[in-house]
Amino acid sequence: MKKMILIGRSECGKTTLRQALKGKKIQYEKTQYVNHFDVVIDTPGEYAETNTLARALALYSYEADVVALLLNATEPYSLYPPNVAPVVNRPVIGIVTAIDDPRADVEQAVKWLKLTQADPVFCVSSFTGEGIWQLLEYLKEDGDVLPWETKEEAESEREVASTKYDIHDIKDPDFEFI
Ligand SMILES: Nc1nc2c(ncn2[C@@H]2O[C@H](COP(=O)(O)OP(=O)(O)OP(=O)(O)O)[C@@H](O)[C@H]2O)c(=O)[nH]1
Ligand SMILES: [Mg+2]
Repeated sequence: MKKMILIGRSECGKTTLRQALKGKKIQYEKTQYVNHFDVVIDTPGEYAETNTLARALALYSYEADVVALLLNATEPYSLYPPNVAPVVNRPVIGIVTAIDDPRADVEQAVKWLKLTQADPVFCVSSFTGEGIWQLLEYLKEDGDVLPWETKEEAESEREVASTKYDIHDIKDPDFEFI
């Protein structure tokens, strides 16, 4: 598999996508530092959001074959400046996440990612599995065995064990945001 570094603002769905690419269970975990897995480098969103930390992303991208810019389909704006992809000396792809969300505006997110010159742009849902197969096919190299054998398996509904918002039961009257 091509090694892919996931870049995008906090909560755009990087870690969830990493889980959906590999398994059936989705479980919320906040990315605290750059996690270097076999074929995915998962980064904390704060690195993309903070000027000084963003420089570290440039260094980590040297460890990857492909740089993936993620944009959540519910975003009201894009973090990325137009034409940013050609400054990277790796292929840059775009990934629109959370296309299952009722608030999603997929067309707008695709436009914003295309403006960066990322190519191709994939549209995925880590919850329903939609689009995951196409991304795997893109990352696949000769001789690779994919974690999912068929498109149907790759694009089957995931078991969402927890999300950021149900880690604490906010209906609990004693729950306080701190
Ligand atoms: N509906 C829907 N929600 C998603 C999807 N992907 C992620 N989410 C939700 O979005 C929230 C943030 O997802 P993460 O994967 O943790 O986001 P992240 O980009 O890794 O965030 P940081 O680690 O803070 O940089 C979680 O509550 C996820 O359950 C998706 O495909 N569909
Ligand atoms: Mg994360």
